[in-house]
Amino acid sequence: MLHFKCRNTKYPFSEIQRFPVSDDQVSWSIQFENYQPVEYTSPVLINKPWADLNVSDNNFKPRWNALDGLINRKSHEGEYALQNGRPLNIRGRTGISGRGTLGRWGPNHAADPIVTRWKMDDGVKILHHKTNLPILQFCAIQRRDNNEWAIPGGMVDPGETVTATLKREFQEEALNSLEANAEQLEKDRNLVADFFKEGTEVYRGYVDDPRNTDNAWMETVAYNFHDDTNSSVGKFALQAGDDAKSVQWMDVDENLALYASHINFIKIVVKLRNCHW
Ligand code: RP5
Ligand code: MG
Ligand code: MG
Repeated sequence: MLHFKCRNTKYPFSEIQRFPVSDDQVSWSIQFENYQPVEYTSPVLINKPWADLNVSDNNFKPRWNALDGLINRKSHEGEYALQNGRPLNIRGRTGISGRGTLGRWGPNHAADPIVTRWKMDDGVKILHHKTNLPILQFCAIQRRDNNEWAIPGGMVDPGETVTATLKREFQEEALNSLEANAEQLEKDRNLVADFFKEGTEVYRGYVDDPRNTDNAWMETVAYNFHDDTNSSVGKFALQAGDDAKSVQWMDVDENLALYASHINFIKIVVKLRNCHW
């Protein structure tokens, strides 16, 4: 699938306009003689413990396409190529070279928990009047950085398992675990732990994220965790935290507009749960 959220736009949090790339110019295998991507690596990355050094730095000795110590530099999509010592975006041109605001050269790994429940009235599933199918709701957060609604995902820390990231990010962004009172958290802890044991992987691969560049891009593993009876996490009053400014149980249907390529992951869940769309 062609990426488009990281093409022909301004780079997020900047005034930098991407070099225009049309659909048929995306692939690296297509000759594009006049291609002059704008070089941009945000100064916010300097001296950040979670960010790589510049490729020109003598102390930077990455192992590309491999597990590099605790950092996963493998792509879910196969081997990426290198050009002038830098990874090339596995899905093609974006109009910007450098890392933008992404910490890692090459793949930046995230995990996306798609937490769902049924829309119910007094314990009975509500069916949509047109399709006669039950209406699925998912836990959506509004991102603080750009106000767009999204899955409450986040970056996999070095050495962290995807399983741990899925649970941690959900707790931070949708349950405000970093600030919630200890008593409440302790009460919810076992319930959340049990709930996150049963998940279904729905997607693994590239994310069409607006922060992607020619040399750095987002990848994710998305899991669906479903509360079929609204007796577990489905009964929670959600509370936004960390990089989420609001949170809600959002009805799933074809009118949803979400951050990056999150809608594609939701569509897979719709098939899985056989619900209204
Ligand atoms: C998206 O960015 C991923 O799908 C994930 O939802 C998110 C991770 O980045 P942050 O939320 O940490 O900015 O590409
Ligand atoms: Mg987060
Ligand atoms: Mg996040």
